[in-house]
Amino acid sequence: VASKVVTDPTARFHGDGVRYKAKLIGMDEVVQARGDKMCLDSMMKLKGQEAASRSHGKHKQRVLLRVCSEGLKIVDEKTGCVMYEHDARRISSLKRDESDCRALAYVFQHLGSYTLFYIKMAIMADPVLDDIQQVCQDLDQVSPEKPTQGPT
Ligand code: I3P
Repeated sequence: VASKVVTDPTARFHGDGVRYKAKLIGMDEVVQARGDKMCLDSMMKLKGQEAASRSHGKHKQRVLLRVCSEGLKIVDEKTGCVMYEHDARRISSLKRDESDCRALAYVFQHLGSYTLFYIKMAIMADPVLDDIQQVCQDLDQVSPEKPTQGPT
C-alpha cells in the first residue's frame, strides 16, 4: 500500500514555531488598529528615537522573534524570558519598512488600545513577513475590537 505523505505547510509553526534573531527598535501606542500613515508616522518617530539612543551609545535590545501557530512571541535573547506574547487574532496590521529591508512593524490590539511593535531582523524581513502573514491569516479581515453594545 503506497503511503500518502501529507505535508502540512503550517507544521513549522507548531509548538515553539520558527525563531528569528532580531532587535527591538521600539514600541509605540497608536490610535487605531490600522492605517498606513499612522504606521509610517509611528515608525519614523521610533527610528528617530533609535538614532538618538545610538548617539548616546545605547544599543537596541537583542531579541528572538518566535512565530508560532498561536501568534508571536518576543523573547529576550540574553535571558530567554518571554517579554511579549501576541495572539495572532489580535495582530491587526503588518507593515513592511520601505526604507529598511530588514525591518517590519505590526500593530497589536489589546483592551481597546493599540501598540505598534517595530523590529529589525538579522535577515531580510520578507520571509518573516510571509510567516507572520500565514500565522495571522485573517490579518486583512481583522476588524477592530467590537465596541460593547449600548446606546450610540
Ligand atoms: C551599528 C550598525 C549596525 C546596527 C547597530 C549599530 O553601528 O549601524 O548596523 O545594527 O545597532 O550600533 P556601528 O556601525 O557604528 O557600530 P542593526 O543593523 O541591527 O540595526 P545597535 O547598536 O542598536 O545594535
